[in-house]
Amino acid sequence: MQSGILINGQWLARSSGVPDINPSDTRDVIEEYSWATAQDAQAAADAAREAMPGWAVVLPEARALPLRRIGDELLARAEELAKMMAREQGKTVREALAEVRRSGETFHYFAGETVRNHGIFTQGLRSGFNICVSREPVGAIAVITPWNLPMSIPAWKIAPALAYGNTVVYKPSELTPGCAWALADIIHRSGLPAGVFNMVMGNGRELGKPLIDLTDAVTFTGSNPTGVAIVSAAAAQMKKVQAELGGKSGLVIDRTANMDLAVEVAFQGAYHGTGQRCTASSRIIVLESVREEFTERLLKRMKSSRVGHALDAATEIGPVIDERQLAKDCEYIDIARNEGAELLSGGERIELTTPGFYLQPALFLTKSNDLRINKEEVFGPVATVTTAHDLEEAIAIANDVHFALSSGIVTNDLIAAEEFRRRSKAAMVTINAPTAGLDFHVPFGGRSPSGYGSREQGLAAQEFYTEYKSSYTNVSGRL
Ligand code: TXE
Repeated sequence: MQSGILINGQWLARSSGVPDINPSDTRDVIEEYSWATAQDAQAAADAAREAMPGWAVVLPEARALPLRRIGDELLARAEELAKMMAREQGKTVREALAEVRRSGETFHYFAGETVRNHGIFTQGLRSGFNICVSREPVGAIAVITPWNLPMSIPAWKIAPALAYGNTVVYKPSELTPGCAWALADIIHRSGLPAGVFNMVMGNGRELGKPLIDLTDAVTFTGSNPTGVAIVSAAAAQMKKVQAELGGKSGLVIDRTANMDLAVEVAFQGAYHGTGQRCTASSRIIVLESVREEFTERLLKRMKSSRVGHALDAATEIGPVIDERQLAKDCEYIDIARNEGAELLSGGERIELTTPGFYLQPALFLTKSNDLRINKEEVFGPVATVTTAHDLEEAIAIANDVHFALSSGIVTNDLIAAEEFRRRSKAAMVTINAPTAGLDFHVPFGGRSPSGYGSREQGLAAQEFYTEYKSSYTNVSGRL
């Protein structure tokens, strides 16, 4: 059994663990990883807190060095790690490769940020006063992550945490321990002092409390209910907390859209990653005059795509992550049918030569945006087409949802694009592109209730991983 517990620079052995199953072939047990106990989580948080003062004063270039090494190794081993990710998580090797590369680039980006942690120098309001506003690390950070992007989400949290002088306790998803182990192994060998980076694999509910109670701040990506529980627990202790949660993105297909582009944007946005992305375009809102042509062509595109084993080069859509998520997807397909949505394609489980969690991508035609299938996050390959009479109505439908993460439009009309960009309530807007979030140098995240606290990535990361200190120096020698 492989250890899933790294505390103070040591991998610890425990007897209980869970098998890591390949969702493309459930007979394939990839590895077994031991799980941490609540006491281990406590020890990991203690180690991170103890290591923090030392790491915080390491000079920026020396802090950059291990981050650069981590990035280098991720990039050098990208193909091997991508295959492992595809086997464990079920995304295609092409998508996994992009994710591993992006994780490596994220570490490189934040290695550079160690020397750009700028503050402000300004004149005070009183004669002879100089004011210096500096940025200091927050402390030991609990990093709690999901399974859909098992390397890039941890990378975009761990890299800035370390770059700005914080220490980390990483709690990965129960469903992707292989990616977590590989990343932790690379970080462990990068030359960081013991205790600066720690990992505890295991049950979120059991490890969550000690992690929140004993660290200084929590960064979380996952479901809304878990996010609310974590934010509430952290806020009750006045701790800094950041949560990136669900979405229900509306993608508008304008009457001027290039149809080839529109179909590809909608297809990739809704179904790539098996639809298991918070930014997935699960609601496609089509202008009436192009609805028939668009829908026909999207259905053709869906027929030409292949659902299959993630390691098969011909596969475009891999399996769903596990039985529980598959059951949730199927439940929503039933809900949609029962509330009168018309199933245009897919929606059934598929049996392939390898036993896995395969689902034919589903497309529904809905007459109203008020259905549950248009309001609640499924997190699977399930999308709807809804008709809008004009751009005004399309924008209203796109905004008529509880979430506020991302939205998009496909159009050749500059004015329509700008109108949509300006009036969308989502925090991220794409124009003629499938999904947001690939660019590690710009802020990523949602407005409430899709996100809580400051944004992630790029310059926004500094907001969460540092605290201001304003210092006032009287250089006049008198008051
Ligand atoms: O998420 P959870 P799950 C959504 C998606 C999916 C659903 C369930 O709709 O169907 O969430 O997935 C840890 N204290 N998203 O169960 O529960 C847990 O161990 C501390 C959207 O995987 O949110 C894991 O590491 N930690 C999402 C992490 O939280 C706790 C991506 C996420 O688990 C905890 C994934 C607790 N009390 C799923 N309970 C997105 N926004 O992209 C659980 N955890």
